[in-house]
Amino acid sequence: MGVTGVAVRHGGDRIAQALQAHGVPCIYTLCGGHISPILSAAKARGIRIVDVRDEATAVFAADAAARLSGRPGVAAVTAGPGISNTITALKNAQLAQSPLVLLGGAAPTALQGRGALQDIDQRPLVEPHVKRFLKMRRVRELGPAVSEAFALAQSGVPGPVFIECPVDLLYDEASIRQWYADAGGKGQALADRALRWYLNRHVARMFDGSTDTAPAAVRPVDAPRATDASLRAAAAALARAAKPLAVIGSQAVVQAEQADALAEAVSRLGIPVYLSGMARGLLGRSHPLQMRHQRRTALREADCVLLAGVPCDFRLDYGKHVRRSATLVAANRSARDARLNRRPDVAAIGDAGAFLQALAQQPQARDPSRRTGWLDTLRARDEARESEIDVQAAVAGEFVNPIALLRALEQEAGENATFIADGGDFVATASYVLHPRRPLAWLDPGAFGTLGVGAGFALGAATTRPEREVWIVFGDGACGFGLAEFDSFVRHGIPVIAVVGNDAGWTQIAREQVKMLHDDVATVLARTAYHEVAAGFGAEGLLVKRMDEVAGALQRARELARQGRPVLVNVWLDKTEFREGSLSM
Ligand SMILES: Cc1ncc(C[n+]2csc(CCOP(=O)(O)OP(=O)(O)O)c2C)c(N)n1
Ligand SMILES: [Mg+2]
Repeated sequence: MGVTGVAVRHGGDRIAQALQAHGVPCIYTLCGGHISPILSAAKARGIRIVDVRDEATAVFAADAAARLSGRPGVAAVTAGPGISNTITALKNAQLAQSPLVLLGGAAPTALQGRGALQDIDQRPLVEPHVKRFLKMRRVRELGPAVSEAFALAQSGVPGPVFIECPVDLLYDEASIRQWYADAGGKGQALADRALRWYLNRHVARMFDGSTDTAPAAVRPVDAPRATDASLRAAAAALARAAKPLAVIGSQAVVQAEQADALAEAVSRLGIPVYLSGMARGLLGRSHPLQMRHQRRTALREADCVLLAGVPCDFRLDYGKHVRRSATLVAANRSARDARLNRRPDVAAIGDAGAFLQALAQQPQARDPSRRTGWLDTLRARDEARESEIDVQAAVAGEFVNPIALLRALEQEAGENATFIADGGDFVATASYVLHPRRPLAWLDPGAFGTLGVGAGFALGAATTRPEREVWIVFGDGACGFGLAEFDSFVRHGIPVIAVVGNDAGWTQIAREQVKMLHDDVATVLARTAYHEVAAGFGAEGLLVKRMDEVAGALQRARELARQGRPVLVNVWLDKTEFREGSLSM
């Protein structure tokens, strides 16, 4: 009997039973004959099945669900093209260190490599992008594989894990035995009899030990902890510092349930801080310690820099943003990331969020009294930049000023809003103008920087945190990747609000390309009626061309979403110079 007293029916149900034991609320999927038993059994066990229009969406959704819940998200896709369609989303999750479990179909065990439908060697395709490729050969392995995948996905540096589930392991034993018997035919030649003998033995092996249907065990996963020595060294470095600065990134909030405690700890530390990725919003809408602008200048001035879950990659100019003479403390689950491009003075290898919490317990680490001058300098600079942005927001043009639009969105969005960023210039501007209201209220792709995360992330967010408003901030280019998911939003009653910054182009690329090569080739789009596309899928579509229509449209969008309707607001933007000088590579 299963965990809820329901008898385990077949291999697909073993997986469903294990998912249920792990408290999985939702599977994101696009169907295929290879995985039908998993979906049907999961549905029967009360797991919500959210079916989408592209497998990438399913994996992006599982990624978002993981980031917001702190537990692996689950997607299921069919063999061959179902799996190959997920590669970008899998890679994105891997680089974002997001724990998810991908269940992939596969050709029947006896037919692999023999030209079956959609049969390709899936391991070399998937293995580079996951922590582990678990290949199933026996029915009895299915439940334990789910337990293993969940533990692996969350342990150490989190990431995706793949379970390959051949279709003949998923159906009930009687049907599969019959199927193999039919395949064996009735011929009496030696070769026919040998084939039957081989297939019989094969089936016996597949089902060997499958009478044991005990539910899969849930393995506890402890967050890795940095050493006490690194903690003391970091505390001492902070105590000595006159101009300490912290940069806190996504990895610090992988233990989602710890986010509020972490926010409290960061407040107590009293160090000025920049938040990036999933850590944005950690300190709420505005906090005296949080800076948003001029990070590079601040990093050059700081005499002690604490990087919590942030590698010295392109975002810190490979470590060059941090002054040579500064004491560098790197807290990271990954020893490689902690040392990337620059050796820290203190490498605290372990969960960055837990490290910050432990650091805040060290009395010598927090002594804000000496540092008010430093804090005031940073604050003043931050405010000066805000005033500049005010000036840029006030520039009137033919259509809508993007900064003014985002300021209006900042006003209109509810206190429980989650923002999802998918695009180039427009969302980069949004990352300065929008203030995520709370921990885990901002989602962007992460280091892989792929366009096209928006619809999937929104699905994951809306199904994981249904009580919150979900706003997708889309570039017009980016919105094209997942536009068909308005169909999924409508069918599943998922009321997301998409705001499309329509500048009729792939502007982040055009900006550099035109300057360097005097050619806008392939960067030009039209003022496409994306709102009508959404309406065609049965959602609400609003068009905004003038600034004086913005507030009303955003308000209307929010009302419609409250009534359960997905909405797309297509806003015609003016070009601005806001992003001039920023890189697009
Ligand atoms: C999958 C993928 N393809 C291409 C790119 C390169 N790229 C980065 S930003 C950008 C332009 C995005 O255009 P849009 O979404 O309209 O935003 P805008 O810059 O116009 O505000 C492109 C094409 C990418 N990051 N990801
Ligand atoms: Mg654009």
